[in-house]
Amino acid sequence: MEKTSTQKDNEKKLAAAAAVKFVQEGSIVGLGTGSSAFYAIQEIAALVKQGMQIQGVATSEQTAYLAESLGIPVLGFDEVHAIDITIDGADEFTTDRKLIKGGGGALFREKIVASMSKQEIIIADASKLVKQLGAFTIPIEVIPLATNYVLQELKLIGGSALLRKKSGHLFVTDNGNHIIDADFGLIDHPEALAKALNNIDGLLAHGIFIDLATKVIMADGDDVVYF
Ligand code: ABF
Repeated sequence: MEKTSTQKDNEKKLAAAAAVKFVQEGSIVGLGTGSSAFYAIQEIAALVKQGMQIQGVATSEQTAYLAESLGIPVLGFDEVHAIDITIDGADEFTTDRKLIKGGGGALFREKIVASMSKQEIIIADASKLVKQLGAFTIPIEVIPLATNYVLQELKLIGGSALLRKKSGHLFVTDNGNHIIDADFGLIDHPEALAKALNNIDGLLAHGIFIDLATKVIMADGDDVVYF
């Protein structure tokens, strides 16, 4: 039976609380984007209020605003060279920690932050666990002038792709770019697809994350499971 949104929210909260236990005094913490990351940011803010020295790096403008409003000091990308630990969400994950991310459109900064992080902890409710990636379409950030070219190239490698819109207008990312949502069906070889996408000029980033998550923490009901 499909879980209610309240049950899913409880799982997100539980996973977030488990992840925040890994945050240590003096850490630079990557702050994710999305509804699961929201709960982690609340928990981190509580640690800051208790006097713990933590500095954040935000994966989106929305997260930067939230973190600052809760009293977490936020560093710019030009102020950091490495991030100790990041807590972020995902749209899908497999037990070997391959992910699709970027449903919220923040995938480029999420990927940069993940790449800079010594530990990348993904938190999720149980609905995000899949046997094979691909039921969720792959978000792709594209430099605007390359949009038509990238759409054509995606078609050539077997994807059906749509330019994302929001309230009737083209979706614009925090970096001033657009998002294409590409459907490749269930993905047999995520590494190969990631490589093919990386080879398309004008494609800034895609939402397949491989070898970036060091841990996935999923809550299923009252149980917390670590992958
Ligand atoms: C972010 O949060 C995105 O990559 C992803 O789209 C989303 C995950 O969903 P949720 O809001 O359920 O946490 O990490």
